[in-house]
Amino acid sequence: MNPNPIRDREPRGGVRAWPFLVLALTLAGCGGGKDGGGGSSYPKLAATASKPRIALLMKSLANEFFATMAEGARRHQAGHAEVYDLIINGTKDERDLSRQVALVDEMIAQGVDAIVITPADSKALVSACKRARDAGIVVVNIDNKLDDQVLADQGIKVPFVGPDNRAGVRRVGEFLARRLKPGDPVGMLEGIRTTFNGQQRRLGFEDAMKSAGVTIIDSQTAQWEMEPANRIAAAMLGEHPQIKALLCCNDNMALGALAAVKAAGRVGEVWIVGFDNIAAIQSAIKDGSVLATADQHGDQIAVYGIELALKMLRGESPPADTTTPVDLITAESLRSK
Ligand code: ALL
Repeated sequence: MNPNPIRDREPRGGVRAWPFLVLALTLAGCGGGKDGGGGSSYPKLAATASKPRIALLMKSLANEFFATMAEGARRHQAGHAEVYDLIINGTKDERDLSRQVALVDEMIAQGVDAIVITPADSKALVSACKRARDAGIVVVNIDNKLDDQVLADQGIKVPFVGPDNRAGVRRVGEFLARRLKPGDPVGMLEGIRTTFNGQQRRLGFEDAMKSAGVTIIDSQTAQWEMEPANRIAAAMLGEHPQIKALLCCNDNMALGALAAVKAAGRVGEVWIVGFDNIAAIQSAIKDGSVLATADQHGDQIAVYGIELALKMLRGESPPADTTTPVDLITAESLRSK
């Protein structure tokens, strides 16, 4: 749907051509069987049906990325209050997998019409999504993609809406690599390793470093969280004092890494990059302590997932995957905002 989803944002205002399908949000679809999860047909709203209820299920509510996502969804619902009702929920922290599974089951028990989910784990959430599908609930996967093989094994198709994380992160890595020399050592802080987007971001950073001849001498998971990132980055800097940059697969981990670099008195010597474009990272980019991040527009990803769910509730077949934009964010692009 978007021919050029990975873009530099310079100047920011000029490139916000978010390719939304502006839906005619009239829920006129009739009839429709509840398929048992085979993936080809979806329940349709009866003309007389009451407003559909859509559940947006996210991960850690402590992560600003998801606060932004929730805000986007809330705004959209407020603008379409006559069309659908929205339930928003998430987990306490990034690792609370069982809570997210429980949330899916709660939504099934409540009989919502659709679930729009950003899974905490790409494999472990598939069974819960299948239970929802078996109950006739429309499921849309946003942000972090469910595992294709596990979906196939369980015999369901779930449409995905989200960015190309590998390409998006590669852009951040390439921007960083312009400041590095071949042979320079760098460290990486990965997200949760059982998430597809975490894996893709690791690969994207690896792509960029490889083509610049830069060596990743240490790579560890900090579980998407600030505190473990701080601990691990501090240990990395102690063990490999020659490290020239810390590649962080999200901004919360970049903030943890920044605190470690500050504590080591090495701001200006060790570059830091992240992913998400949360407010705190923008200030750090502006003051030069963080080099760059990427904006994947979490608020719009949620909205697009909801709009797709509404289309499916009208009986339309979804596309397999929908790739959403990612923008490189640097001090220059923030200045030109
Ligand atoms: C991913 C998102 C964000 C976020 C992370 C933490 O799915 O894309 O980058 O920071 O989840 O859960």
